[in-house]
Amino acid sequence: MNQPTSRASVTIWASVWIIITLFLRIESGQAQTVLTISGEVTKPLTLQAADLKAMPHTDVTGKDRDGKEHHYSGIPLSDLLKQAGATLGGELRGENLSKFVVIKAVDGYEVLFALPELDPDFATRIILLADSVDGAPLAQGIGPYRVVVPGEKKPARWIREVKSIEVRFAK
Ligand SMILES: Nc1nc2c(c(=O)[nH]1)N[C@H]1C(S)=C(S)[C@@H](COP(=O)(O)O)O[C@H]1N2
Ligand SMILES: [Mo]
Repeated sequence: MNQPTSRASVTIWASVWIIITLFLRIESGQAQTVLTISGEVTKPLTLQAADLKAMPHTDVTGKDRDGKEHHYSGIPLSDLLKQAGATLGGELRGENLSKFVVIKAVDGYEVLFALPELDPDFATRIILLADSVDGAPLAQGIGPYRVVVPGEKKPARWIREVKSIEVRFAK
């Protein structure tokens, strides 16, 4: 009498285990959103790691807090904003000059840039969303994406672990 019952319970537990395993496998295989671009843009973006990897990369040299020069590679913030349809270039005039960009990190840290600071028609430096330093991916806790602001005296706007970029109107 005992035998069929225990066989049935083994079958049930095995089935439960298989379902959970399959579910976890499907979940982990799903593309994860790593960056959003929203606010005053015509095409808000929800980007995955593969999208960012595929975008054209630029190199900049910047002095890290260690005082040494490092080579950063990444996507200019202006390219990301252009792709999202922010008012850059010829459209950056009039009331659009009062727009700003808030960048947020996973730890709640936030930094702000005025939109013209990020527009190549105004700025003399390229501000990057970096994904590698000296040829290696950014370390855990720093990357996968960090803003690099070449020539800035303090690295306080070099925001680590970036998760979102928002364009807003100051008025
Ligand atoms: N996400 C996040 N980024 C951050 C900060 C922070 O607290 N959180 N601190 C900033 C400040 S104030 C400085 S001085 C630099 C320090 O960079 P480091 O940790 O690479 O030396 O990171 C900046 N980026
Ligand atoms: Mo700092």
